[in-house]
Amino acid sequence: MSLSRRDFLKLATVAAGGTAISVPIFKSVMAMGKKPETVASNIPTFCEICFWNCGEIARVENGKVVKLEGNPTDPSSRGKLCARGNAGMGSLYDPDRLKHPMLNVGKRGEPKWKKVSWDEALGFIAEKMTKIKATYGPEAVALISHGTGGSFWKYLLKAYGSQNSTAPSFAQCRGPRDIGYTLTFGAGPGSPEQIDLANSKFIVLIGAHLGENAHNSQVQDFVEGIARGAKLVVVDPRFSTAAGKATWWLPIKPGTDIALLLAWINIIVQEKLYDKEYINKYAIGLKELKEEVKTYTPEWASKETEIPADIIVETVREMSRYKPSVVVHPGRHTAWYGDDTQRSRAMAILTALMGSWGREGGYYFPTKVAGIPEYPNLPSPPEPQRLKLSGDWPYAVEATTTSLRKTTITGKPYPVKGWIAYDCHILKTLPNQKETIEAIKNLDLMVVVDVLPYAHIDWADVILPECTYLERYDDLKVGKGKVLSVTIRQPVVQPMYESKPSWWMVRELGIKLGLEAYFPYKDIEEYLKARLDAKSIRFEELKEKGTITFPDTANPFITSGNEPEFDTDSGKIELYSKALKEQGFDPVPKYKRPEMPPEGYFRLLYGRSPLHTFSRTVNNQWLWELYKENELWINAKRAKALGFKNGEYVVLINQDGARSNRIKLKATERIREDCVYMVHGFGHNSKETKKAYKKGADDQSLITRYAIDPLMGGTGMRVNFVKIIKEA
Ligand code: MGD
Ligand code: SF4
Repeated sequence: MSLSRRDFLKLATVAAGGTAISVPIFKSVMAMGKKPETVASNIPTFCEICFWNCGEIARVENGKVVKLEGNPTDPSSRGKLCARGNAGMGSLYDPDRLKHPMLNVGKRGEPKWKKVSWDEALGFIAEKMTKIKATYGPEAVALISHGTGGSFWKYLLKAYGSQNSTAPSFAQCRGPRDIGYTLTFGAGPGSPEQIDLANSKFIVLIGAHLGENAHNSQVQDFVEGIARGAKLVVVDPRFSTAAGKATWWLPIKPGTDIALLLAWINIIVQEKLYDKEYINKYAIGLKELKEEVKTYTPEWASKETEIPADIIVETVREMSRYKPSVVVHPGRHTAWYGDDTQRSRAMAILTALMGSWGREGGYYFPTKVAGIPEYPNLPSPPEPQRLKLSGDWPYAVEATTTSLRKTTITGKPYPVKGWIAYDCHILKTLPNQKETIEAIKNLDLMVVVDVLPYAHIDWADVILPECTYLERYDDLKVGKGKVLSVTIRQPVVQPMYESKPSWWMVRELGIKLGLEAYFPYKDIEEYLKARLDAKSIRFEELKEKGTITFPDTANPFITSGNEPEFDTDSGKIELYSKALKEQGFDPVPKYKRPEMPPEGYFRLLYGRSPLHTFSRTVNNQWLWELYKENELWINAKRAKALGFKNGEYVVLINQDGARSNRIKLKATERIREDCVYMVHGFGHNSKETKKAYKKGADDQSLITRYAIDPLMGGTGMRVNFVKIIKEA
């Protein structure tokens, strides 16, 4: 398939930027004039190019997917897909895909691959898992997963006896903010975030680069909110795309956000700008908060953040004029500096003072009704014998990737001998790649379940090729936004090569492990049907519509009949947290100045492109055509002073001597002088992924240092410094 940039953009504009398209659902045979007969169908499913999981409709002609469009009835897409979603076929038809199960008959890291049957591959894994269980116990096998199919693997591990299921989406992503908000409101901000951007009158983005970080329905809401006249503050060392729409761009010194937040909070409590009725009724700790923040004046914050004091005052006074219709966006990837739970708590406290939690134009409550029941009568998994690997962090509610890695290296508190990496590029995901490799070397079993031969597969003993999301069923997507919705993923074409879906792999492996009692259904259709039956939803109807919503479940805002509940110790919003104090942490966030880059170095920042998701799309030919390699943003004045030209290739060396691939320099006024920036996910070193090979630089190869969040074990990754040298 070849597609010009113009063709692609034509396609993308229709669905991504244009109006919602209503697509009639039909299955028909169309005879088109004199042309040969075209067998065509429109089949709904949902996207997996990112975890927003937009409902979409695949146009299939003569057994080939020719177009993807948003499903108008799905709340995540509302009839539109982003550019990446439009390009989903690039993943399906990627010529570099993993095609067969393979065993490594060489060494880890220097593999020799042997093509094997599914029976042989799964038999090999079952034998190893049985041995590990007998020698070290079931907790010695762990999962690192991301993506919808991960739920099947998590279920298998539970049935096997291990609760060590980890995901980078906690310690490397949204974990800090979920804990920070839960400590304040008794609940996290949700995923999708429960923010009413479309009706907001004042929006604050703190390092959230919406638009570049393209989450479909949220971007649609953001655009609507701005079009309706919402004021926007963007706090970012870089003039992001969103900053282009901002009323105020605050180019903050990286790492000092807590100083700005505390100064804002101080002004609000001193000048009594908060929502008095709301705070009196729903919150505790205002007096203590006032005492704790009184030294954080705008003048003090100005010195830390390099934002003028009068702008700090002006922005917060304006913000309070629009309360409660204020959205302080909680962010998504929040693992920055190691103090991230406390930064998120400061953002939650600001939200509370504006009275925005549970208010129109602020945060909405997700539907409270029960979702879709689990498959009936599944046996209970065995009782866990040993603690899950959450490290020494009291708020690590999940086993974390980094404690798993550390435990695998040290063998403490118990040995870990098997990893299953599902839909997760473990080398690009976790900071400090050397530690990841050291851990893998200690394993008796390393399984990778993937669709592409990126470099991490070299460390596997077995590779299981999954079919892409357009070729498979997965579990149901149950959306708990303003209303309850359920969306189905179903194959729109048959799996190519010998690839298989996760539900099948897990069931077959489970049977080989003697766990057949946990799989009482014959196939996924029977499983899905039973779940839907329990909610009186017809399987065939869902297959045809793609999404079913339950509008009567909406009750998103506080009204006299809809009082909020706060699942905190006090049952109220906690501006001051006794629980944190008892654990030895600051009950109100405090500011600690971060380490600054030494002379000649820049702080390394990274982020997203609207045309790629992490590393997974870099080999997608359509997206590759639009954005082939990442660039290094550097302030134009600094570039000139250092003798670098816009567009030239350079190499980065970090404080520990780690060296990057070559990367193209983008000299611009749109970034501060003390930092550089690149899009995450590039710099692939596997020749097998031909398009992605050596395109751009890998930020993770330069992230040798990380700062652990003492509350929940998140890995702050913006603590590395780089110098720039000419390409040799
Ligand atoms: P990717 O790097 O895209 O994301 O980390 P990951 O989830 O690991 O790797 C995805 C892998 O899944 C690829 O190998 C791809 O080929 C494979 N894959 C794609 N589709 C499928 C499929 O359908 N089935 C299977 N089995 N495999 C598939 C993301 C993680 O990274 C997250 S959530 C965040 S927020 C962090 N972001 C981040 C960052 O911004 N900068 C740095 N330096 N590190 C980060 N780490 C975290
Ligand atoms: Fe797919 Fe884009 Fe939706 Fe993500 S936001 S699920 S890539 S259409």
